[in-house]
Amino acid sequence: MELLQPLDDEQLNRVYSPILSPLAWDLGHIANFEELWLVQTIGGREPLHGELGHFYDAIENPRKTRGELPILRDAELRSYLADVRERTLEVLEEVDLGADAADPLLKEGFVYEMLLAHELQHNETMLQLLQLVDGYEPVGVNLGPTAQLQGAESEMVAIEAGAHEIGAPARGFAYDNERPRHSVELAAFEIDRTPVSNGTYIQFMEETGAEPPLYWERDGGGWALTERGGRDPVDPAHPVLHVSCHEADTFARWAGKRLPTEQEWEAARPRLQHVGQAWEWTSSDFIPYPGFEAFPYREYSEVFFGDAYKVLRGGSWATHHSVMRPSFRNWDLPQRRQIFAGIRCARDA
Ligand code: AVJ
Ligand code: FE
Repeated sequence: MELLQPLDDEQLNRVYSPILSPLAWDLGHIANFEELWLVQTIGGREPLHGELGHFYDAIENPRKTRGELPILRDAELRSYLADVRERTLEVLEEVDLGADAADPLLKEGFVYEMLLAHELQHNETMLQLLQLVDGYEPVGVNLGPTAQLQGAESEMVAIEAGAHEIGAPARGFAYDNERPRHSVELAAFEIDRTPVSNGTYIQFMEETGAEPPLYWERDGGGWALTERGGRDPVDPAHPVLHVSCHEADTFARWAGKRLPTEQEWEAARPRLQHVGQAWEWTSSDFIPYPGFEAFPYREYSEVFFGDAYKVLRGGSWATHHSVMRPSFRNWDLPQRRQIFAGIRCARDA
């Protein structure tokens, strides 16, 4: 709510991009998802707005249609959020979240953790959209990466061949696609200790004629960042952001390397620096782990499995730390540049 405070109702409802939702849709969707799981499913209550929930179903309503839906606006939207939260807290008083709870949704608070994670993930989606809002100035929040990478970039970490445990342990919150934990044989490989910097990406652009990342514009002899209607010089020491998976792959080849697989990334995770500044594209398709079981609903992961989406690992400056667990699998269309995604390269040893 702090992030959205500077915006008016028109800005909240405007379609800025056909592949991003209006902010008001994300907000209503966050509340509706909470109502569906924590108030209706767990609490057994009737929905506050009857059939309205259908308009907030992400599968039924593709992003490009979300600007035309008769969704809640302005004061009505804000009171829906508040009313759902009030009911959620009421229901919370009634439930047993212990390790012995019979309902797997309640056991160790699974469904509450899921709802928190969902809301935090949508916060990042809203930050992707806020990049498109001219003149947007956040209140009390620092936006953008802070890492200074220069100098450390040529270092690679060597990982020996062998078996690595991949995925989330059986206990503790994780999404279904992170389980079951399983062993994977990896050949020896090397992986960059740090993500790729803007400075190195500029070198790549100059040598190959590659397009600049999203939101970059020529500025005299250099480059400026134009997100949120701004015009700030590109900091060569910051990690490069807003590149597609295809661009990341082309960069890696230019550097004589390749993108890591998601298994390599996870195995190397304890040795890597600056995880959490930029999502990192991997070469892996979003497919299920052996023995995958959908839980608690097929539409979180299962319907997206296949070769249409590539996995990203790590997290960005816009990602909440609780979403950045080592086993977390983000996925998106390989052509999408709106994600706060950058590059870390690998190569066979
Ligand atoms: C994992 C970012 C691809 O936004 O579509 C949000 C996360 N799933 N609500 C998405 C998600 C359900 C998902 N991504
Ligand atoms: Fe969602």
